[in-house]
Amino acid sequence: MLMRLIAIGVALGLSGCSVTQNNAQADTQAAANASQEAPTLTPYYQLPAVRSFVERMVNEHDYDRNVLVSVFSSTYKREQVITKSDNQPEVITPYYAYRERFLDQARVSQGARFAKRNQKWLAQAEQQFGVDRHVIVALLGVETAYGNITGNRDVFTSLTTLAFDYPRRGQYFQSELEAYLLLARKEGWEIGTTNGSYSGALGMVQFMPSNYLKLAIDFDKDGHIDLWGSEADAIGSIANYMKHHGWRYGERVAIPARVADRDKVDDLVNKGRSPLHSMQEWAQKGVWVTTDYSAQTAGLIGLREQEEQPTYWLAFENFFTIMDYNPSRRYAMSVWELANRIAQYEDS
Ligand SMILES: [Ca+2]
Repeated sequence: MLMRLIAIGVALGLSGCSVTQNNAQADTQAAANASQEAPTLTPYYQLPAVRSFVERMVNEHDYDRNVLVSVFSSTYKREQVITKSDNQPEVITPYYAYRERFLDQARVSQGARFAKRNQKWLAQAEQQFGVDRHVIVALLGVETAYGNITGNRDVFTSLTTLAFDYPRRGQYFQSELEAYLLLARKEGWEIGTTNGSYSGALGMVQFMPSNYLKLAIDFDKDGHIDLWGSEADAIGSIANYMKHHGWRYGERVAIPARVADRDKVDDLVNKGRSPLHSMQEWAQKGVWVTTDYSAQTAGLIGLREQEEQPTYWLAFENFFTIMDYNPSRRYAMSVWELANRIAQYEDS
């Protein structure tokens, strides 16, 4: 750690030399900018909030204090994690742009290949958990391109930064950090060597640590829950997650809908996280599905497939269960579309 501090000190010294203005005010401003941009020199263990967190881990979970003091003493704020958390693509990208990332031909054919080589596990997951195989595959496809992009940031630093330097969701990330540390102890990971997304999501399925702890399973029964190396464990864990959130086997997710008067349904579009009305009630409001489907309750989804105006769907319970994986309608629709395309590709 001393070496690391010296290295940072040298780097700061060099950048200090490049400030050549004579104007004192400019110098002060430059120094202020430099200190904003430089990595913070305060290791997390010096923050009182981190010290109380450590105490809590020791008292509540009998966690090894020396381990925690050591890792928090050599961990520093990762600024990029906060910038990225404020600009998530789900929040700012319209559907027509969003879906292009997940519905290209390569992702469809890779999905079919993934399904073929995991036929046995997918069949077992369908039987044991009642979750449709193409949805399992599509979730893996959208999350990580079937395990190809699982994130290359050490999760401990990301979670620590979000837990103590991102007040908007600090409480949430402190509990995820707690779950990560418990997982690390349980699975024998060296803290700081587990890579994931900038927000701390792990493995092929991108579970947050609390879900990894609660819902991930050892589906291939080799004694470890390995969501990076075992496609079987990833399949079983997703199926278990979807079952836990109420997936209904064989039921539709969403059906394209026709809307008679857009203004009339304006305040009902993309409302809530569960079905709003029965099909009959929707018909009375001038909303019909374009294919015959037996009565259920549904929610009305409107997403822009083109720039000008939204396309509508009536969405059923299963759509909202996909939203329990990621609370974005664009996400849920992409997963559903990818699942359908993979199924069509297999039939062709
Ligand atoms: Ca396993």
